[in-house]
Amino acid sequence: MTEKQINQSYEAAKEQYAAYGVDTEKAIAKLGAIPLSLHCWQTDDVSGFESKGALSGGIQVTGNYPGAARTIEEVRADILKAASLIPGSHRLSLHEIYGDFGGKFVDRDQVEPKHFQSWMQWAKENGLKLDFNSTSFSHPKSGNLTLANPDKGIRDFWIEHTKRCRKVSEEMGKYQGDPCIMNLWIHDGSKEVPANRLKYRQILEQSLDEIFATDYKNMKDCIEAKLFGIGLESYTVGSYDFYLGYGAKKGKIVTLDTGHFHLTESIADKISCLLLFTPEIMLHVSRPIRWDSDHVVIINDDLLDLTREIIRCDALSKIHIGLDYFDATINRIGAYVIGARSTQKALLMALLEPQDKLQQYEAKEQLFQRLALQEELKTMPWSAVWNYFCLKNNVPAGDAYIADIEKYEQSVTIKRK
Ligand code: RNT
Ligand code: ZN
Repeated sequence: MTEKQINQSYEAAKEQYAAYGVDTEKAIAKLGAIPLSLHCWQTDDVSGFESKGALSGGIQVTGNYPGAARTIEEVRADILKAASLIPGSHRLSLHEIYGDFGGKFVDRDQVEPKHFQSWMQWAKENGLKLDFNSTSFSHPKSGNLTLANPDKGIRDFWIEHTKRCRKVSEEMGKYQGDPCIMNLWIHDGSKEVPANRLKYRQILEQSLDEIFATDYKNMKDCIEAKLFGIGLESYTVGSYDFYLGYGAKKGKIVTLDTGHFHLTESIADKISCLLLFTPEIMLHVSRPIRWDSDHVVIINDDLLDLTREIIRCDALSKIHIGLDYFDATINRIGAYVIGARSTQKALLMALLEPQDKLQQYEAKEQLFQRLALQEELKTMPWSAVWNYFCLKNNVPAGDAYIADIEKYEQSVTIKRK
């Protein structure tokens, strides 16, 4: 596609949307202002730099495609490569195990802001803002229970870890002059139904109260629920009901990971509920296939429903959009870029919706007309607007990023053995 073709197609699309009262320029401006929080862990299969131990905590990465990043330099290079193919300015979400530990073993209850100093500098130099995650998986003390563990020694270890992660987040937020969003997800649960479900939830509530006792100004806390983890199928301490209740009561942000619910449950439908009762919303955009499989995000009905809901609720200022998937069966940077661009495309399609017209139909009970327009919108030339958006942001339009990633694979990632 030449620049001329992109411009011509855009002009035609612009007129078509204008006929429905939709301003494509406004949609593009809004899309350009939506940061995605890119998940650093797509580059190296959630390994990090603490130890070379196996991934645990009920999550799993499948595949062994060559070229995973092995060092902090490689992770950074891959993130910059991916970011160069994703239009707009974005954020980077780090897990605690990605600290710059300088080759030393730093246990989770010892982590300090200094371990993320080089990340902060690097992020600033590259125009990225940082978000953070405590890491309670892949550790000898993880077991099946961390913050909900009746063993005080183990529980206190994880409480200390999480408190320190909040401190790291606070320093990141201060450094970048923008709040760092810290996500807390723990896998705590059991394979069989426990003798007492309440017991562990009471312990988790107490642990959280202790962790959140300090107020910070430059970070925001999010709590992420889950349906189940592998090997922990019967009971999850931090279920959705648990965290929704906690978040609503204590004013904490609830993270909705789109892979963490029953497969027929609509995540889109939860947005307008949470907006009424919790301060903001954090999203982990993922794609579950039969379970929380963390497939690469693609444009599907679930994603479109979710992004439409964000826009229809006019909630962009209250919703943080993070990605959370990991695929090691294909080129990892390719996976990164597909998921990020597809999320942006879905947001664009939502921004191009003629909301006034749809609402007018609805108010007049013209329900055939409402459904017909929704169907027409599916085949409107949104991709012409997308390509123009890419052009304006100096990133490859259409499928041109494929060749770019192939080149990077040949010159960089294939050489990692
Ligand atoms: C796990 C959660 C969690 C993790 C990351 C690595 O099911 O989704 O968010 O994927 O923290
Ligand atoms: Zn998640």
